[in-house]
Amino acid sequence: MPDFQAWASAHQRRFEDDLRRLLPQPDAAPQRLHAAMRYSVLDGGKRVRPLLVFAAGELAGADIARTGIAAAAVELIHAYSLVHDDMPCMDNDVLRRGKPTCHVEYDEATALLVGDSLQSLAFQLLAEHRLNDDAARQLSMIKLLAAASGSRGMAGGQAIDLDSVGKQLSLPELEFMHIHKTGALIRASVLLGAQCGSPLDEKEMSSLDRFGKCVGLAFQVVDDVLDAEADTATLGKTAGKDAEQDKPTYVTLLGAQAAKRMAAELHREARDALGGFGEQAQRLRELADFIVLRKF
Ligand code: GRG
Repeated sequence: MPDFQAWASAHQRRFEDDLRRLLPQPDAAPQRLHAAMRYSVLDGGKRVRPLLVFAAGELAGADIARTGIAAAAVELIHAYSLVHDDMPCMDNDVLRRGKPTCHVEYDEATALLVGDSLQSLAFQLLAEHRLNDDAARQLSMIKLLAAASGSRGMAGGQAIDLDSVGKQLSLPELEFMHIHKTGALIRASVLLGAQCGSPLDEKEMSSLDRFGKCVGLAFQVVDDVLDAEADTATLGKTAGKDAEQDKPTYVTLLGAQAAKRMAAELHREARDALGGFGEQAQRLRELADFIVLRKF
């Protein structure tokens, strides 16, 4: 088995080619919108969610052509959320993935349409390509991604986030917000990857669900710590924004040390959830390590 870094780099390279092919080509009209979509998706980001799709797909013996489509759909939803989140009506940021945000490079109306179009394309891909031999299962995958990104998932979490500025949240309220804003899409990535493969039994799916839930929340706890402790150049996005905008985070609520302990605890729980799997869950274990131990 190649080491994790080699595995991740090979998948990231292949995935970049998939995205270049699946996104509208830059010479197709309307060229400016298509250029802005490609600008917002290509050549950037850690691709954590796609890697989770690939790792869960490998666990379930899925064909990489199928997981590639599911991974693209998830990453397009993620990219849309970043483009909209950076807009002046939301987080109002100028730097993302080490370059000017979409509305700065293009304009606000274009950024809005980029997000809309990326979201539509995500669902078009899921509907257009064969992801599972069983059509009913494929339909349930589309439903899963819709639920994870909508008002009962990511968009709902974002609404709570915007509403929480300047407020003191309790730990359960903060957890609720982050399980939706960040966790839902990460959890869906794991489940979608697995659903591209041979059916797993109920216990196995529920273990993967628990894994996805833990790494989803751990991702956000670590994000809060990095926002407080890392610098803008390392993150490729503006550091220190949470404190500047008076946003409740795990760091403001618990302090940095306790937030790090919480991330370590979620890391342990995520690895425990995979206890019933053998070697075939190794990539998921390594991704949990990366999510918690990352420096950017
Ligand atoms: C606008 C509907 C809507 C939702 C926005 C995801 C999100 C919700 C906002 C992004 C703001 C933010 C900093 C969230 C915290 C965690 C997070 C999603 C960070 C960015 O994800 P990474 O680190 O980014 O995976 P890359 O660039 O590596 O893909």
